Amino acid sequence: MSELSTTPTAGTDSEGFPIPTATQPESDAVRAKMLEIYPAKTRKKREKQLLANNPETPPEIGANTRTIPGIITQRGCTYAGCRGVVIGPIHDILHITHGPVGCSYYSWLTRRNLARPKPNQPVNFLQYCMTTDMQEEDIVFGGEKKLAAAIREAYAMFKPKAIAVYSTCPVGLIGDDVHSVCRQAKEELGINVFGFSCEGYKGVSQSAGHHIANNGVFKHMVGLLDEPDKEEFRINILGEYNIGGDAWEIDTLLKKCGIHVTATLSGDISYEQICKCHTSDLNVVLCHRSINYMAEMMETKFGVPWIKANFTGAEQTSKSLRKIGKYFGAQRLIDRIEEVIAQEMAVLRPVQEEIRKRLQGKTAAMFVGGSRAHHYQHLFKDVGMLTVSAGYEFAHRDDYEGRKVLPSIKVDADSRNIEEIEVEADATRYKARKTPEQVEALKAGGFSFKDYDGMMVEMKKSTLVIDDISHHEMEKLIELYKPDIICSGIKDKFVIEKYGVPCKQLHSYDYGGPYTAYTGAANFYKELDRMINTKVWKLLTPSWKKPADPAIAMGKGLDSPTNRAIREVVKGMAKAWKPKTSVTAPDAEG
Ligand code: CFM
Repeated sequence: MSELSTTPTAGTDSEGFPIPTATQPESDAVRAKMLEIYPAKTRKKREKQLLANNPETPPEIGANTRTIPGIITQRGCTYAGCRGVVIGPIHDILHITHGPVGCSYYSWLTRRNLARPKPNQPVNFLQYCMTTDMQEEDIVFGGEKKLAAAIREAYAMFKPKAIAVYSTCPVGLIGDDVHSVCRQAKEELGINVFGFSCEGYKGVSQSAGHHIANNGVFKHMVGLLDEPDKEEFRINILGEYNIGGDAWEIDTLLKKCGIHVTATLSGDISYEQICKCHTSDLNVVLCHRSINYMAEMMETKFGVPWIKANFTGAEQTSKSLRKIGKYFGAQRLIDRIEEVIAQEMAVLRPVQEEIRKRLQGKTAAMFVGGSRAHHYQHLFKDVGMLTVSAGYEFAHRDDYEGRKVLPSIKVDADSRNIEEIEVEADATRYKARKTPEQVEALKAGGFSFKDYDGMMVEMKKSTLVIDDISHHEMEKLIELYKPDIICSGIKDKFVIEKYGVPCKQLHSYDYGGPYTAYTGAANFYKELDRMINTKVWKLLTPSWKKPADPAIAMGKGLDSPTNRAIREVVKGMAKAWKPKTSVTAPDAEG
């Protein structure tokens, strides 16, 4: 039993979904326990990033600020956000990392943004890992020549339509001018070559890399092809990267409804699709954090409006489809969407109900990226589970509190580091997709454009919201909430599981997925059922349930019984060791 008081919740909510029956400890008390270990200065900073939620008026949260040195963060770097997240999934251009080999190696297929060649786009370069492999010599004398040679070599081998070059930390530090190398290569080779100043240190997290990538994609690709697709009801999906096949699931569903996807930015996308995405008629934003910049710029320059939607969770999927139907306003589209929803739900509902019997009232916590920690709460709600705590790694205040707070976000030195590009309406190609009267009529009917209310308004009162969670806070969370499952990433997965709590990776999906749309929702419910109800967790004794080792408790970790036993074994091995009688001298040239 927890030492903290509990508040039970029960009944059904306004949408008819059962409210989980779980009891939860008081979030204020948990928060205090998490913070108490920190030195005063650290505590002062972390206090702003750990809050008890109030959905009516979300409190101001500290977000998108530097991680405190010494705290083990889950965040990634700016290069990761640019090369890995936003542009990496374009499958028919070459991606060259200008930097040490490690930066390239670690961005080689580690994010499961799947792609498959199409009949008219037969190439898929994603299996390749390309780098200039900078050495000390290049750091001292500069790496521009090496980069130019790498671009030529890559072009000669693959003859791609475009090449993107990514700067890593040392490139920024020594001042290689990647942009002029790319300009020269563009002239010389006659293909599109462009660079990104996305050095890892450029921002406080990968979020800066998203922004840099959005700017570059917009400047160098969007708008290069003006031929629109022939299909009607054309949309782009923005902020969907086809992890585990998510984008394919959404695509299939939309096709059934008669909605055409011009481009998905940037899951399984081709260069050509990006170049013509401005000819589409609506931008549907899924991951707001990584791509809101693109949505804004496309609206300003080409007149494509944007809406926020979400295909994670059955209820959310239906809502999003209906919103798209409402936007186009054609009755036959609206009717078709209703038909598809009815068909899909007829298949999904029995699965949902069956699994809900076993999961109702269980609890979850999730700490992921900049959008999933919000979206996945819907999937849990679908099967009657309660989210007791959630947070992002690198999202901004608007992703927590809603876009209404945008004007009040202070621009700090780190954000100022990232270029804000000036965009104007295109003199010939700007085309408003709806007349002002149509826009007004839609708004009057409750339709909202360019709006995102964030995570907090949809979380229960007093649930704990934690930005950029540390390992210490995660451990406290497990100890005090004991959630039935935690969703997180590889950096803490095994720490969590050693505590006897199943951990679902929500970045890579642990080789699973897809989890979007109705079909994906069924996959996710089954995965939860399997993970939470397996008996294996009962066989593990969480370390906080074991009696404390007095030596450790006294700060004498090295003198613990385990360490003493290991030392005895090592001593025994050392005693038993005898040197060989004849030792051959190593090769003098070795
Ligand atoms: Fe958007 Fe993403 Fe996410 Fe993200 Fe990411 Fe990702 Fe993510 Mo990992 S773009 S913010 S930078 S939804 S790679 S596909 S899972 S942290 S929550």
